[in-house]
Amino acid sequence: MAVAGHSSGFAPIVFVAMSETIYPALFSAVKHDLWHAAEPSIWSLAMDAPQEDPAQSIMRTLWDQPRWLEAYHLYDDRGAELFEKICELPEYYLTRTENGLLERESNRIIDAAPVACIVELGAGSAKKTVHLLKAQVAQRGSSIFAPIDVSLPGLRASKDFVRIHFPQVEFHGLHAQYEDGFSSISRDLPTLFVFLGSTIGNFNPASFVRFFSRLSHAMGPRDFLLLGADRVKDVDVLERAYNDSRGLTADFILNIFHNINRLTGSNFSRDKMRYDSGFNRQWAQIEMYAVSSAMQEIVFSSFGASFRWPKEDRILVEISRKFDPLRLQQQLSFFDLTPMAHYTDAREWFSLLLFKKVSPEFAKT
Ligand code: AVJ
Repeated sequence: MAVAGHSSGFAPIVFVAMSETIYPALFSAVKHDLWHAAEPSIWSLAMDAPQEDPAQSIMRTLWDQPRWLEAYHLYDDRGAELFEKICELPEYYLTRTENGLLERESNRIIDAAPVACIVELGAGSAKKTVHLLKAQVAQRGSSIFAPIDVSLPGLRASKDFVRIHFPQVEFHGLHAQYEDGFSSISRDLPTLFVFLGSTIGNFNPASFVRFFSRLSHAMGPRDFLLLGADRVKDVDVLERAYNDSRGLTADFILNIFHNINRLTGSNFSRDKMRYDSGFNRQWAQIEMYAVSSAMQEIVFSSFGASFRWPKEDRILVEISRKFDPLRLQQQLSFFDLTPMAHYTDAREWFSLLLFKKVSPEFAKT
């Protein structure tokens, strides 16, 4: 039989490409060559790996109706710094409350989730994860810890922190968006995925469904998910957390336009806009807006595009959805994530929810 290239009678010579990189057990074998170590212990996606172009994302949502933005654009270096400061504000109860829960419950959580690896989505500087790592090292002696974050300084800080305080822990930082990161994690390695701070609150309903479909798909049969979710509560408490007296939240939200100017060549100007926020009861979400303070023309020089931004017109920069934990547990069960535990504080302001991945056939019985 004549097959091109094999018809000459010679045995084909096979060249095996020898890769220099030794990949950790963290990565699934089919995905690992998408990654390279940009610096020790910090991995980046290869240039040609399929990745969303941030500028493209901005243009798409700014031309939507209403105009809005994906929350990850908030976290340039300055944005990540401002967010760290927000976490210390007296009005911003989320971080403190969740941290208290983690401190109290980490031993039980780790006991309930027998894993060899902790993957944290959006760790920032990983301060809150201390309690989980402590419990993991105490119970199992060692662990892999792999934060996934779009902020490089955050990953570096996390790496230094882990090296100093947890020398037994094998650290791999993944510099990527969440979905690009978790879809490369091996399903064979028992893993606890950790998604804290109520960052799920940033997802609109469509992104929420896409995120959990993909996360659940990326999880193996021995994997767990720990989710931090801010709860529906008194409107004044909620609104004060997103409209602090020092104006840090306003700085954080409007700083996104610096990043957008950089990425798209646009001419947004901080003194032609103001911050406004409020709780939308029907959607159970805080909505954070940039409001135009004058009729203006926004020009995107990298795209040859522009729009008029009339006075008082709003761009929805961020949403922060608030949850009912029982309903959230039910909803996630339809993504093959079965509830294992629910931890909350005395005021019932914040919930930590632990889920286990179940195989789809099992989930329906
Ligand atoms: C990081 C998304 C959890 O929604 O509370 C804080 C972001 N925005 N203040 C939140 C945020 C304004 C924060 N998350």
